[in-house]
Amino acid sequence: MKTTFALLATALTLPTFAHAHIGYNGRNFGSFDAAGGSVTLSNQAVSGNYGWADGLDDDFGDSHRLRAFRFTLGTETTITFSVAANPGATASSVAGLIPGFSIFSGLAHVSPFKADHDTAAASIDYLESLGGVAKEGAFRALADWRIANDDGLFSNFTFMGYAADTDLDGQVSGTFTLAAGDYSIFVGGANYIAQLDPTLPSYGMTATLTVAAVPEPETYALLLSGLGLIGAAARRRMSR
Ligand SMILES: [Ca+2]
Ligand SMILES: [Ca+2]
Repeated sequence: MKTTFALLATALTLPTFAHAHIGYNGRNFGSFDAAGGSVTLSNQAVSGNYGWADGLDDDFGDSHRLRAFRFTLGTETTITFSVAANPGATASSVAGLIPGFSIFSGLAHVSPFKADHDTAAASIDYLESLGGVAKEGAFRALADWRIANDDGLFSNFTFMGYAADTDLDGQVSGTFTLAAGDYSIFVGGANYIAQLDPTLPSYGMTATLTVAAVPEPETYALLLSGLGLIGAAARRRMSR
């Protein structure tokens, strides 16, 4: 089984050597406090139109077919994440992305650690330990998953939610309430049968993260005192 998986993994990975392992370079939305904010990254692309959908099945998916974004929340709040197909995103990008994405609590290893990838020895050993069908990679679209780097260190992703472009208009958006912490969003194509296309075009996309502002405690205090004044006025009227 080990040999079978290794061969399969090698066959799947060889044409994709130009693609980096999991990383967030140019895809870090940053940290948000109670003031909230909105950041748009319009220069992104993903190779192939199926990476997200491929993580829906029993053999999981190759994380190289998705792009990882990250952000940090300083407080519990509501976020909205949107992805839209954008043929002009890069010099080589094309139109037609059918986007899907999943949000996870947790981050992949970043420098100075080695990057996580599906064919790290520890990743392969872990995936084989799960049994069942041989896995195409470590990515799972609707469940917790984990992946290691070449030093055998694991990153763990806890599933928070997802959205997929079910009406096929090239746009998808989702709103989620999240606790303070670090998050990763994996974006990829939602067209499952596109994996039959071996050419892996670079599908351009624009991604926007909007973080809702959270009222500060002083604001609540003002609001409550305001209500108190209204209540007192109403009581005065009642007693007349
Ligand atoms: Ca799969
Ligand atoms: Ca849509």
